[in-house]
Formats: sequence, structure tokens, C-alpha cells
Amino acid sequence: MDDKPIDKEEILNELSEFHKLDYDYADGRILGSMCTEAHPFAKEVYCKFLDTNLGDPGLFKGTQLIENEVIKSIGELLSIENPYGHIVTGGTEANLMAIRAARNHARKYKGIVNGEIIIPESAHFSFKKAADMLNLKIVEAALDDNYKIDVESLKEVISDSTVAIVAIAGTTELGLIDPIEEISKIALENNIYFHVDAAFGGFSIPFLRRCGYDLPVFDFSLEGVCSITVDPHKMGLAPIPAGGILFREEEYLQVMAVDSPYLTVKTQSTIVGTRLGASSAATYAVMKYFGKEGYTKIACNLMANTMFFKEGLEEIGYEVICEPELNIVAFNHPKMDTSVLAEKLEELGWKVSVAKCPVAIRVVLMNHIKLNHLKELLEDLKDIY
Ligand code: 0PR
Repeated sequence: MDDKPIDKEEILNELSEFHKLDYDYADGRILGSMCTEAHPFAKEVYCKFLDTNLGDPGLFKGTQLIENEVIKSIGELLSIENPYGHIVTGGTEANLMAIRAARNHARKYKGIVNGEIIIPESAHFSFKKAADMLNLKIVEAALDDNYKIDVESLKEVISDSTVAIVAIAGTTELGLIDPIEEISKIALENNIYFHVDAAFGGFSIPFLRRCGYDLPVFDFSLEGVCSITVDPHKMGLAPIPAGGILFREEEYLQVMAVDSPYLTVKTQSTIVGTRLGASSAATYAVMKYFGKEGYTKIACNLMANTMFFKEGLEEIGYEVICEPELNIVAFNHPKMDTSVLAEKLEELGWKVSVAKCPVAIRVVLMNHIKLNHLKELLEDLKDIY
């Protein structure tokens, strides 16, 4: 730090030099991000609430009401009237809270000490962090030929130590939806906590269903589903950080509660203490601003772009890994190594992301990737071919 104060202008100039090194969503070159530029209105609201702290909600009663409202309206999208939950920093924290709730619940009611969680091979790496922090063993369920949880393989790995089963509604790499209805039944039959990670799909599947896409049910209407992660900072167009965790029962929050004696509330269930109210306010604003109609338009438009891109790739001769269910396309060149193709695209200024399972270039068709960017990308892919 400098000894003397520095003029604002000089600081801003310095900062913008750093900022110039960042990629800009608006250039349409970021192909592998699930985040995108937040809506300007959401950003405006975010700034107004920057000083609010939901870690001590008695001091920010209004902002607490906003968080409650946001959880309730996300709950409505997920077919639950009275959800319990929080707006947190993202999918990682939401998944961590779900697994912590499952572990504590199993410890309290079933006496499980050395627990296991069953996750599909396609699960986001946040579950590995959760298992590590919560001292749980990860057991992987295999995927079927369509890259979705193989239900038979899942049944085989259930044990007396299983504290949670996880399935994904919108996988990170391929955007696929696991057979959640079937898994919900299995979880119920075996009396095991079932968490659905809809960090990506939660803000699009309900809207795509509204406009006629035949997508499977993944939400609380399935009796076995105990919690769902759904991130406003992905398809919800809210500013980072905004993740959402919703629980069916208040008990799941209570089993995580620790005493917080000197705060305005007596217990706290979230992982983070001091906690941004701005995330809740911005999410509230953007949800009201778009409404179901607005989100439906966005989701359908992104699916149209997805199909345009997929068909364009196939016309050139690229191999698309699977029929897209959500706005992600993964593909390979029939002969060229994926890493070589990735390198060539990087040389042309595209920021690509390579999936591991299976190895393929993956493009997440977020709002910042417009039709003209896709046309340019297809032109480049044609030249490379
Ligand atoms: N669950 C799923 C299904 C996810 O895809 C992700 C993140 C998470 C949980 C974790 O969410 P947070 O990152 O909010 O904690 N999916 C993206 C990924 O890891 C996130 C991302 C976003 C990556 C922007 C890159 C990027 O530029 O691939």
C-alpha cells in the first residue's frame, strides 16, 4: 500500500489497465462459460444493496424479506409452495450445503458416522470438495451410453453408509438431464436423501417446458427430491455471486444450525457468515423484470441458437456427441485430436473449453454468444476442417 492517498482518477486508470486483460462477454468469444453478462438492471440494484449483510438478518429485515421472497419464487418454478433455503455464492456452496444437510441428517437419524455419497461420473467437481470437507467417501455411479446415470449401476452402489444420492439436471459438460424421476423412487424406497444439482438447468428447464420442449420432470413434484441447487448467476442472468439452495423441509436447515449467540438470530445454518444481501436483491429484481415470459423467450432463443450451431457443425462434418437437451453442444472432428482442434480455435481467438467425459470441445450457448458469433465460429471451423 502507498503511504499517501492516491487520486481516484489515477486508481481507476490503473484498474482499467488490469481490466483490459480480461475477456469481455460482449465479444462473443467466451465459449465455455455458464456465467454471462448480468442484466444492467440487476447490476444497478446490486450496487444499492452492497452494504446489506444477511449474516445478521435482524439488522437487515427488509433484505431478509427479499431473500425469502426470492426463495419462494424460485420454489414456485420448482413445484414447491414452501421451500426453505438461501441465496448463496454459487453452485459450489449450494451443493456443499445440501451434502452437509444430508450428512448431518443421516448422522442424527440413522447414526451413520462414515458416510458415502453417490454421484454420477458427470457430477460437477464441487461434490469432490464437499466430500473432502465433510469427510465423506465418494462412490461413483456409472453413466449409460447416453451419458446419463445408469440406474442399475446406481442401485448396486447403494449401501448402509449412503447419506445422499446426487443427480444432475443440466450436466456441466453436456447439459444433460439424469433420469431423476426413477432415481427419486429409488431414493424413497431406500430412505436416502436425494439432491438434484440444477445449478445450470434450474433457470431453463421450467421455461423450456413452458414453450413445448419435452424435458423430464426434475423438481420437488417428485416426492424423493430433498433439495435442489439452482443458480441465478448462470441462466438467471443475475450478477455473480448468486447461487440458490432450496430444501423441501426446514429440518434440513436445522440439522446444520450452529449457535450464533451475539447475532440478531440465535442460530445460523449457512456456511458463510457475513453474506451479501445484494445477491438476493439483484436476483429479485431480475426475476421480476423478466418474469416467466422473459425467461421463456431467452431460454427458447438460446435453444434455437444451440440447434443452429449443432446443425451447422454437422453440415461441415463435425461429430456432435449427443442431441442437446439444454444449450450446450459438444463436438469433435472425426479425425483431428480434440486438443489440436482446441489449439487451432484458441489461435483464432476463441476461448474454448474441453470436456473430459467424453473428451470433446464444449460450447455453452449463453446469452453473450449471438448468432453472428456462431456464424463466425462455424466459418472458422469450416476453414480448420
Ligand atoms: N453444479 C453444476 C452442474 C455446475 O455446472 C457448476 C459450475 C456448479 C455446480 C458450481 O457452480 P459455481 O461455479 O457457481 O460454484 N459450472 C461451471 C463449470 O465449472 C461454472 C463456470 C462458469 C465455469 C463460468 C467456467 C466459467 O467461465 O464449468
